[in-house]
Amino acid sequence: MMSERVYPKGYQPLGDLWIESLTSARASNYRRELDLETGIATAVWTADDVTFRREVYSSAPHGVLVVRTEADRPGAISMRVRLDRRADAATTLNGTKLVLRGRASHEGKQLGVRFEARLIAVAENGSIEAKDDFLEIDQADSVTLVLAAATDYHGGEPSDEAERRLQDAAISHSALRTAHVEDHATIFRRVLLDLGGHAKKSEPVDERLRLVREGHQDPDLVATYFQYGRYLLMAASRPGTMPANLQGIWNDEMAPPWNSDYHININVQMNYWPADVTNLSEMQEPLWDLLDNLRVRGRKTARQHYNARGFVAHHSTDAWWWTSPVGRAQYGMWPTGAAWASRHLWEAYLFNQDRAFLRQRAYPILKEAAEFFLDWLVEHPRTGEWVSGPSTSPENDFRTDSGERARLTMGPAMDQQIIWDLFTNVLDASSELGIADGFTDEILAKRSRLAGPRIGSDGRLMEWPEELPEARPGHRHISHAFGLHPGSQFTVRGTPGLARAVRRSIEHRLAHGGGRTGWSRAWLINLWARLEDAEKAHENFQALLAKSTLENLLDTHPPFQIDGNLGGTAAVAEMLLQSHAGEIHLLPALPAAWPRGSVQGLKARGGFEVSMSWDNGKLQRASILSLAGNACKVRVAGSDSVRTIKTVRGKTYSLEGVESNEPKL
Ligand code: FUC
Repeated sequence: MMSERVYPKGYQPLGDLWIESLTSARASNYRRELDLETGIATAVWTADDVTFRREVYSSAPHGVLVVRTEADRPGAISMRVRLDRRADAATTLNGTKLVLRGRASHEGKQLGVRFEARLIAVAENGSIEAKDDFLEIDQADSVTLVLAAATDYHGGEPSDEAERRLQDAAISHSALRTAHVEDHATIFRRVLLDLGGHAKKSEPVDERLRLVREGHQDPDLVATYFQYGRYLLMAASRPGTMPANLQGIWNDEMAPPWNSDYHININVQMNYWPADVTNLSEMQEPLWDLLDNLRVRGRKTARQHYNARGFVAHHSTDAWWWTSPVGRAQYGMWPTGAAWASRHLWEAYLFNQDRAFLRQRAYPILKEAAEFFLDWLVEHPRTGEWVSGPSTSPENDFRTDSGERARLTMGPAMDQQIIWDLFTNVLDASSELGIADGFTDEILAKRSRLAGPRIGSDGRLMEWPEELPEARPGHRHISHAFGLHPGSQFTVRGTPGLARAVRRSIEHRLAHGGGRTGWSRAWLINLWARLEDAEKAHENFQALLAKSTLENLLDTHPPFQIDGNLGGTAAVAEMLLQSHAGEIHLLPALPAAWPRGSVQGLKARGGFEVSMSWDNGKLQRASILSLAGNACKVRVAGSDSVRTIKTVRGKTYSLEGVESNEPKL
């Protein structure tokens, strides 16, 4: 029984800021760049022998967008500035302040939030005049536009909030810029990556991508892609903001693809894959908010729809956090969305070792997510094992005996793996917290008879409990590989047979045209990295750049979708450092194309920060900062031995001459 169709409310652009140059000459030598370290986008051009320079940045400390134009001749800047929106808004003037106000809707229906944007212009010399619904600036030396915007999503009056931000930002431009750069660079520089190949650095990105499409290698572009992903996550998901949606925050359409919503059957989770390992842990806070919000309605769905305890969410949701199974069974009948998202809480604990976070924030959500499955699982009448269902293997289908396409089974592999992962995480969390009660007993008992992974007659990991003929063997979702990545149920050394079976499965997918969407390709790279197949990981990274990357380095599904960027960023980290199998593995999947390089500041589970350099494809030096004083097990690529280093919180341990001697303090 599916719920009545819920139409997600689209995440829309608030409006457009138009800057019309009043210089008659044509611009030449136009060049744009984004400096990832400062978080500033710059355009430079020449007109009438004057060189113009425009910087744009969005300041997290002040909550405003700043556009600063300068020229190398006094009085050369004349422009018109307008704010508008394609629907549902009107612009007025308040002195020389532009005010855009309105209420979002979908073609006049489904009313959404009220919003207001306020813009002020500050000109050095020259004049500013308010006309009709725009500002006209004449013969200024420089112009700074400051834009603040707010909605009533969290309550309150948007105009108050927008005005408060403008007032806060009413400081000199250099102070505003410095605050932004300091905030941005401090976070951004936590991780530095050098993969070599700098000769191409000064070439434009579109040109470099063209060369990659022709088969050239560009390791520095991979490093840029990685850092760009970190930049995107920092920009899209700061504490207190909404989580990053399908387009991050960069949707520019009023009716966006998939409503720019939160798909929780891979996409939102993939957005957060790089958060901990690339040292941006706090950017996940909006994901914790998402889970808190899903809990409220998810409890109701659990109770009303399934007569179950706990909370549940299905394949997708939006900013109003609905949780019911909607639309078609093909995608909607899948109850493990919240369970999957909640694994990030446990991972955040593993990386950051914050026990208060585990107790107060993570455990209650993990517990409630697990409670649902205690009631949801059913005992298989033949095997006596606990299975999930009826449910789907996300968005995939198989053929029935009569050749029809069908989706629902009992015990699809991904559900079983997600539930195993959730139960395991909840048990590990409870033992960390010293909790042992009726609930943990019940989880332990259920997990011990949970139907497990199965390998088919052709050696592949089975996606469904029976060997059902696939309708689309190259399907973009590789759901049954969950246990290898992002999960850690299967590992190369712990469960070699299952790891081999996943390998067969992904080879089969790829042989049938798999990896067509950007996010699917990004997932494949992570999987190859977990299989420690450096060359396959690299080959698929080349394909991500060549086939699923737009000229501005944004990922394309198509159309543009942010998950592939962030999944690709996580994949680079996964190739250099892994820590999911109870040990830190340095350079587990380093491809021949990156013979020399270095990285600083990647985080590892257990509470460590790792920096290292390599040459000729071999580790040269590594240093490990202990954040929590835990014992640290380290494996270096190509070695069969694992060393254990006892650590003291706050101390750094270096590994030198890694082939031989003991690590020294
Ligand atoms: C999932 C995927 C699609 C798309 C959509 C937004 O359902 O199967 O490819 O990414 O989310």
